Amino acid sequence: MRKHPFRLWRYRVLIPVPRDAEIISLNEGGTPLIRLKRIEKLVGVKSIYAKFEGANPTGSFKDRGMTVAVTMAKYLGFRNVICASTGNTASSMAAYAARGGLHAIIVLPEGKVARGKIAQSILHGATIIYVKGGFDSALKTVLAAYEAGLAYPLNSINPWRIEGQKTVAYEIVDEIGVPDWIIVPVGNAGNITAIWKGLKELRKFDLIDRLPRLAGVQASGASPLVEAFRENKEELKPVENPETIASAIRIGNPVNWRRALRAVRESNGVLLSVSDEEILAAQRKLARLEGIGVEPASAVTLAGFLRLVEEKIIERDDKVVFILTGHALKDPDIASSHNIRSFSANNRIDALKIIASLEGTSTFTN
Ligand code: AN7
Repeated sequence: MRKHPFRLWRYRVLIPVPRDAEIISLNEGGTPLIRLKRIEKLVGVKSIYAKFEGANPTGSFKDRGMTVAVTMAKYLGFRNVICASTGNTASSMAAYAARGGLHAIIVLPEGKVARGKIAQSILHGATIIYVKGGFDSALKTVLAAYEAGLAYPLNSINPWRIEGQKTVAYEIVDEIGVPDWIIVPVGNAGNITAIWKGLKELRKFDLIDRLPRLAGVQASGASPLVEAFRENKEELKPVENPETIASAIRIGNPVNWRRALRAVRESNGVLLSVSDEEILAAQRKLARLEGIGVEPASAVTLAGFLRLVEEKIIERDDKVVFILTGHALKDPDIASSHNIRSFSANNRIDALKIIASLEGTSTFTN
């Protein structure tokens, strides 16, 4: 297969789509793996990398799963695709459906989706249905629509999504070998499930000789998986009204909870939660110490990492990778809410006086 040799589809041999399928792609994947030198120095851990999934075509990791799922939707002859979403799945599906000539129907929790994500869904011409309640209620609508034969669902219950998302693990291993830790934000837990699947496949094919430990991070107002993990339970108690500033992971009843729990336990990993304050502080650190702009849901990785270092679960010599799932511009309201020095000048002289009075750097990191 030479038609899509680059980026995600260079792993086509490990993605089980039929040979004659027309690949619907925006050249997703192949995202930058960025060494976080200033954070390494700050924290005293030897090697820390960020896999910047915000560099995907629609600004989130969802494009990896979507290229495969929309390819299959088209191959199977569906005309309508549907998803419930906290925003990123929706914007990604809208773009890939447009590219494949399919109709995107998006079910969103009203008033709970970040502005950039809604803008993208509108721009790509999706049909949007706003519903009351949170993401979990939107997903029930999608499942009912599927059962009624109205549309093909592209949430992460769809196995093709996982097949695409697992490729992030291949890319990391290709570039730096097997890290000691991979830190992943957790909402519906599709991504952490996919990453583990990718890693286990590499192990099965003897392409790697060990596996990393996974750390899954939830927001403390939406952390049912963390509870199940701590109490060593085999059941999930959904959070009724999940609340966090990280709207992408404001999910109370994660679809893939069972597989995610198994993945974390198998990897000898951990699940932990962090507060909104920690999330915002981490978002600022990534932006102002490293120049990497992520949305709050992605910043949970750094926040969780700092906790794990403090608790000495992650050690100084460890090689750690953060999965930075979405771009800062996805949520412009949160991005613009951070502290900064700003002035209003009445005229140019006034502006120059202000500039002359500035000292040092305007970088706030806390
Ligand atoms: C930036 O778009 O669930 O644990 O509907 O947008 O695989 O759900 C988004 C989730 C992390 C969590 N980071 O991933 C949706 C949606 C960002 C996200 C997650 C999401 P999963």
